[in-house]
Amino acid sequence: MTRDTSEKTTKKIRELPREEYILPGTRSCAACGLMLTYRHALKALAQKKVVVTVPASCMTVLHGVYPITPVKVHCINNPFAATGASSSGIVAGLKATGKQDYTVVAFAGDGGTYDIGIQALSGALERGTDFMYVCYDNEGYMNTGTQRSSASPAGMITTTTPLLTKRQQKKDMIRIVEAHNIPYIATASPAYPLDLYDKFVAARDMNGPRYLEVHAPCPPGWGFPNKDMIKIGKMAVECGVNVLFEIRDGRFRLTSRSLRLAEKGTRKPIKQYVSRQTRFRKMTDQQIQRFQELTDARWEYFLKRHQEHA
Ligand SMILES: Cc1ncc(C[n+]2csc(CCOP(=O)(O)OP(=O)(O)O)c2C)c(N)n1
Ligand code: SF4
Repeated sequence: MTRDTSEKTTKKIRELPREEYILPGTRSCAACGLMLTYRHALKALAQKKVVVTVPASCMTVLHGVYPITPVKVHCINNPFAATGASSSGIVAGLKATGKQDYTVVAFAGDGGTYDIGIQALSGALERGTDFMYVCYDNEGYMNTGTQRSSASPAGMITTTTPLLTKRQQKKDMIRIVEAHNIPYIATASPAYPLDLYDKFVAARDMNGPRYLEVHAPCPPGWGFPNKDMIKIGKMAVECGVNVLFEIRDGRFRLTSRSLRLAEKGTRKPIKQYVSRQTRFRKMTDQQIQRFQELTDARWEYFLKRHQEHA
């Protein structure tokens, strides 16, 4: 049965399950946005049987080196490009062995999703594979030292664009995924854990392909102090860089802080977000202005879609 988050939502942090599925001793950096995302996601997912499939990424590192792992759920490591194919294979294998009560969840970075894994992901979505695909978007190839990905914003310094910064704008992955007409698409942030948790529960209880994209701040790659991880995640939402929404069977609605911002109309300027991260220190005023214009246009597009279904 599908759970409708618009009717039942988690209101307080203490309503989240107490059980932890990630034990102390992961190999992720301090204050990693992915780590916090995974912690809350597993509180939703691991209430039922779950198998996670992960390509080469910071997530592999978080899981540890066989046979030692701090994570309490089944995990399969797959080749970098193969996450969608791996998911379809696991679903088929579970079906063939009569184990149909598992949720198969792919967890990949933006490099493994927007770039090298896009073909396998598209195939799995098009085949209607019964799985959840989670892209944690830290806007670069962070595990190998902050190379640019097609999710890196224009103006970001990466180790493959050290002099001029990245010139191309971020790829619009949501629109690519939406073109596959799948039942559920949502965005989230570890800075808004209740919204994130509810979306993972909603997706967990659905059938067919479900895609979640989590904007995951990365202190060493983005260049901000560890203590500011939540603040940066919130600022991304406050200025509209990360818009929180869900799309169920084509019906779009803003959620959480983005919904409140739509009601009040008080988004913060991009400049505040950009100026707190050293990855943007070479951005010109013109580039910041362009970033603002594109963010405004994207916000207006989502606002219109929200109002259409209100
Ligand atoms: C075919 C292939 N090319 C390159 C690598 C090296 N590699 C491992 S992880 C990684 C970066 C992954 O980036 P992303 O998917 O964004 O995840 P993140 O590291 O940011 O968590 C790369 C390039 C690899 N393992 N396999
Ligand atoms: S590099 Fe970034 S995403 Fe990777 S473990 Fe460290 S903080 Fe997390």
